[in-house]
Amino acid sequence: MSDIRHNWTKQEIIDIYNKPLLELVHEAATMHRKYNKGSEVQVSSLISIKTGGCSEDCGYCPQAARYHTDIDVHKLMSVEKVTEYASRAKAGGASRVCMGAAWREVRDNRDFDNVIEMVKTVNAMDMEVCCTLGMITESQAQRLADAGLYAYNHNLDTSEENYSNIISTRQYDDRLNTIKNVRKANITVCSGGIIGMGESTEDRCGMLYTLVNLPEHPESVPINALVAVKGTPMENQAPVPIWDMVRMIATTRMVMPKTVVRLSAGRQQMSLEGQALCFMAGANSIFTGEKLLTTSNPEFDVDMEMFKIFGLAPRAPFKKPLAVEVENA
Ligand code: SAM
Ligand code: DTB
Ligand code: SF4
Repeated sequence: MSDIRHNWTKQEIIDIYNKPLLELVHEAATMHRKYNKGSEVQVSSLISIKTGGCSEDCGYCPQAARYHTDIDVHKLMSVEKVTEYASRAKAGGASRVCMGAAWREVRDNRDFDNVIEMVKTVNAMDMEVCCTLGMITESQAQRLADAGLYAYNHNLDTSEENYSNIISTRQYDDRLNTIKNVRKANITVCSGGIIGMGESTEDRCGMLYTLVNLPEHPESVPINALVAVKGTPMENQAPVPIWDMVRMIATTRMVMPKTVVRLSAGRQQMSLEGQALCFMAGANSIFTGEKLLTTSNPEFDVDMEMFKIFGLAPRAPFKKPLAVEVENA
């Protein structure tokens, strides 16, 4: 049977997740090396271009206006400031810049015109540009593609069944529809989720089940560990055990062999040994730089030191999915 499948059952994915831990890591590490260069990690950096004041009620998010969190709310950043941050990210070893906005959806206004300028500017710096701006229409996706957008991040966050326990202001189908619009514009898809929100194993695998059975696997899948932020409904969630993170990453790698699996939020709270296991199990991307969007993250130097210890190297920016360049893909 081919490794690249779109006909997984949820039970098959759950069975992978529940394998004996080291057996699972071994299988995922093997699958990872069959399709990817095991020593290469794609390095992204986040810029929060518009922070806070969001109308949505995502239970995990410090940027929702309705929760009282201690963040610096700001309106859309200038193109100059974005250029400055992007240069810093490039100097720090990043090959991708992801610009995030605390919007429910994109509106066709001056702010969007400015985001288009940001995309053009970062693209001209020879870095992959990614945006995460909330829901977008087909024509907005096309405008972003024309400006040189390489990837669009839009997370499913959890399973379809659990979605309404986490977010009530939009539906799972809204998310899937945006992903469809991104695909139609030939922009690569980045979509994953969060663990540690109180979801079950079935929910974690349910999210993978939806992603893996899309007509094409997302080119990148971020796996975030919840950063429990004071003032959000999830402020008291217990930290997710590292073993769950390893299982989730390994399972993602098993069902999406060619996808870039990103060990995303939550690394600040993880040991180096824990992160090493995640890379072993198939993670091949991180966000680096002192901040994610609003919460802290390891700085560039700290991550480069970690790479040195592990014998990993940041991957150069590229304009094609890595798998195309791998012999046995
Ligand atoms: N507003 C846009 C949207 O919701 O698509 C883009 C920005 S939103 C902050 C991007 C993603 O960040 C969310 O989908 C969620 O997966 C992740 N995220 C937000 N808060 C988080 C937290 N406290 N811990 C882990 N991940 C988080
Ligand atoms: C993703 O999956 N994780 C990133 C990025 N995509 C946009 C965001 C993580 C945010 C963590 C909480 C914060 O810093 O506000
Ligand atoms: Fe808004 Fe995105 Fe945060 Fe939800 S995750 S509250 S849509 S910024």
